[in-house]
Amino acid sequence: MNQTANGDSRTPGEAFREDGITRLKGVLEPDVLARCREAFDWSLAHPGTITKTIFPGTEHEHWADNVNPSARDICHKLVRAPVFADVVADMLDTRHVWYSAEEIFFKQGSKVGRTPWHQDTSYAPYGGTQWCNLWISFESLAARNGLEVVKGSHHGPQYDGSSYDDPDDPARPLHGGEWTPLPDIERERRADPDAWPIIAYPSEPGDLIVFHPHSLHGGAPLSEDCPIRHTLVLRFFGNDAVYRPFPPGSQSIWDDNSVIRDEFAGLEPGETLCCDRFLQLR
Ligand SMILES: O=C(O)CCC(=O)C(=O)O
Repeated sequence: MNQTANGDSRTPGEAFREDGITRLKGVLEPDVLARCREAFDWSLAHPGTITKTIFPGTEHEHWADNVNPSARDICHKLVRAPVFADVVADMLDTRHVWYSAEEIFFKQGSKVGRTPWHQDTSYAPYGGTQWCNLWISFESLAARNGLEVVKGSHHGPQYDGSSYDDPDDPARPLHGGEWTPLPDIERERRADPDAWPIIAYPSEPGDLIVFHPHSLHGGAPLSEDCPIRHTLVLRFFGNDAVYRPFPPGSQSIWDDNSVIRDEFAGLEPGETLCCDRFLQLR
């Protein structure tokens, strides 16, 4: 993995570890990309237990499906393609690699707005540092329509999640309680475009956008010149991943997800996830 973004002298692994995001150009061979699309289409046609229409009835309405039990087999076959473990081992500087789960985002309509800013660690009991998501979109995307990350935020605090139920109040808390309240990054950004150091890359089919699930991130809106985005996200972890429960009294959407509950059931806080509950790739 020796490709770097334009003007960046760091390796992609260094960029990922410092910034929480990097781009790997053209690393998915056409046959692997086709299998990614097959997994996306399968999931879309066979919705899971926590499929979610986000912002229903508004012009921002879009669809996400997370940890879809029906897509488990096809994704398990897909992630055995060696490119995935190669990339993840390099990014995380880990000897061993496990696969956690997938998510799809289906956005159609030039007015469809943002996926709210959040950390995945507000929705999943992911502890430890060696985590990475591979964000695979099937369209050519400008940075202004792509995935945005607050630079270095994966080294920062655990924020509460977005409740994802009000496009006008994207920072409405998911859990409530002891985690740091989620800032309204878009509001602050409108007042001062430099309020947050935000990184996004343009991407082409075959590229991987690699980002850390503890980073503050969100999907940028669609636009007239980009009215469609179909994205498959694959989540992986390395040696130091542990179970980190939600705060007491959590209202997390994960509570309804039997697959994820089974995989984490009975684990003690701090217990390793590097076990046969998850698919080990190397
Ligand atoms: O693609 C998007 O809009 C958001 C992606 C995201 O939040 C994630 O993969 O966790």
